[in-house]
Amino acid sequence: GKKAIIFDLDGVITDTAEYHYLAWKQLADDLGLPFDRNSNERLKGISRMESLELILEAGNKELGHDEKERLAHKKNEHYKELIQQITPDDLLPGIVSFLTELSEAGFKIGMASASKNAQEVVRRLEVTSFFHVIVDAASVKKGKPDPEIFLTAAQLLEVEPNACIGVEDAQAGVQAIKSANMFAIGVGEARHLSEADWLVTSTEELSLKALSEHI
Ligand code: G16
Ligand code: MG
Repeated sequence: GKKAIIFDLDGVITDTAEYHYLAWKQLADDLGLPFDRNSNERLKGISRMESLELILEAGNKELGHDEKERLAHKKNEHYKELIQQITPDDLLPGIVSFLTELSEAGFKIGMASASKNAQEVVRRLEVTSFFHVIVDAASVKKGKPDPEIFLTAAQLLEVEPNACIGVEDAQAGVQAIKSANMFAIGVGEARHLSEADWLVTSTEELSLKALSEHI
């Protein structure tokens, strides 16, 4: 049976996408580049530098390496200010009860997030104690859809990938879970997450009982 479950952060545990959006929007405005909530959808689950590159590309702007590093850093400083507002009220519906049920049932619980700020966000949400391991972008070479981040979490949890479940809201994330040979729970719409083994439209639908009917 399944022994471990590995959660994505943004879009699964909480919605940091709005804070990423506000920070990127400010940067894009400063540079005079077009950016809106719709463009922000494409940035979900992908790294900070890849996000910047998509924004520059959409505005037909080319910059050197150092300038891109400076802008990515500037966006992150603003983002870090914004996430200081995060409280446990920002947990997505049903998440605390699902984590509680999983932990009482003896599941090992991990996190695999593309965000280098994952530890800080989890701390502000006051759910750190649920997680046996948090793997973020700083400790892996390849981003999602590569399976590395999920495989690293499984290894640290000392559970074989085929006994692990991954939970993701991004297409690249579900692809990463499937490439890691894990059971994939998708949170969102079927048109993006068709590869998921079990698809829910909201985190509210997540429960141990519902899960047991799918694995
Ligand atoms: C999150 C967000 C992405 C963001 C990435 C990197 O991924 O969904 O939009 O670009 O983290 O964040 P940071 O700039 O804080 O390192 P995830 O994997 O938690 O969904
Ligand atoms: Mg996500």
